[in-house]
Amino acid sequence: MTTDVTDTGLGTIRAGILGGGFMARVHRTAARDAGGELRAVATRSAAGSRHAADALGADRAESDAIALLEAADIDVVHICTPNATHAELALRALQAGKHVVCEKPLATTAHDAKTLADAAEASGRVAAVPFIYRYHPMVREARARVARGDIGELLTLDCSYLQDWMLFSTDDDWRVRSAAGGASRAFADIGSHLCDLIEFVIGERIRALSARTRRVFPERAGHEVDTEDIVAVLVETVSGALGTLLISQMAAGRKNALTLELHGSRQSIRFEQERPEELWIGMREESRLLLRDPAGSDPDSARLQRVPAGHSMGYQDAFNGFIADVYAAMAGAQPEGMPTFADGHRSAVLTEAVLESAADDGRWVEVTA
Ligand code: SOE
Repeated sequence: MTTDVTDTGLGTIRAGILGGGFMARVHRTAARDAGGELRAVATRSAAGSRHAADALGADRAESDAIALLEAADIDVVHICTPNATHAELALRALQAGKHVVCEKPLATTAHDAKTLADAAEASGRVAAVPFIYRYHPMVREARARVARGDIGELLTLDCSYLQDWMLFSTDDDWRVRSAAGGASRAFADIGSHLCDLIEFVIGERIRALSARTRRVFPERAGHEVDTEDIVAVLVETVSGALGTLLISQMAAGRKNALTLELHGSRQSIRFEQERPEELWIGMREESRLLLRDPAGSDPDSARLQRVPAGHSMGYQDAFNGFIADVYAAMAGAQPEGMPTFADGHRSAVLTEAVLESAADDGRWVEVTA
């Protein structure tokens, strides 16, 4: 079991955070857990930066985002601002020679995401996107089982990501407006996690898809909404497996219900984000529930166990595992399965394919990149 803070070999990593919301707090906690120091925070205004720096416990409030990402005493910039600002900030951070952790979606167009992935590659810096559900040990266990053929040939996928925080017309968020969040909301926000996890676990790509989207309320809290609440997608993988994905931010009672169920020619396997200590193994004769155990079959699953078996791991633990890998990569390690800007680009390509299909009455769209 690995519970120690990662030794990066770089000395203390000095982090700066752009943004002051929920995700900024999650990044701050993970940065500290990985042995980093939070040097500076910047938000949209000087007063906001001051407030966020106090709330997050940063050494200083920076006057603006550019000043932070050019500051000499910052090694890594964590970008936790609204989606539409990611591309420019991430590019400037790379140009300033920083390592970058950019919230998803990496960019609001596949074109911009490709520019960023290329820039990251050329820079030699670590550039990562928090597809953090990869950091649940039971996800690694599922991936190892699929890779060594336990489930047999993949036949079907039954996957969903359901939340309810946008159920009522009074529920509002900056993401509902495309100017801040990008043209897609539900898919870019959570469908992106689902597709990343699917491709990570099955080890192959979605080849084609057909999608429908639904916007339930044309207005929320008195202003216009131009993004989708719900997405239903049919997918076909490269090997020919067929699947359905349901993504909704209006599923009453479902808080953060990401479910991945795969059916193979021998076995099925199911992971639920809200029950991350378990993996369901479906078999004709005797299905069973596998509990997290350091003696699991995947070496990475053991590495990522941050609390002993029986002491449930949560969202923040998975996030901490991700940031520990990012900081280790900054010191030259090559952690298995760390999601990079290339994965952020892949996600943007899938998002555009979903929107393209939905705009054309669910036409099947080949997902090329
Ligand atoms: C809200 O939908 C949200 O916080 C997402 O933005 C995160 O990426 C997801 O992990 C949890 O839900």
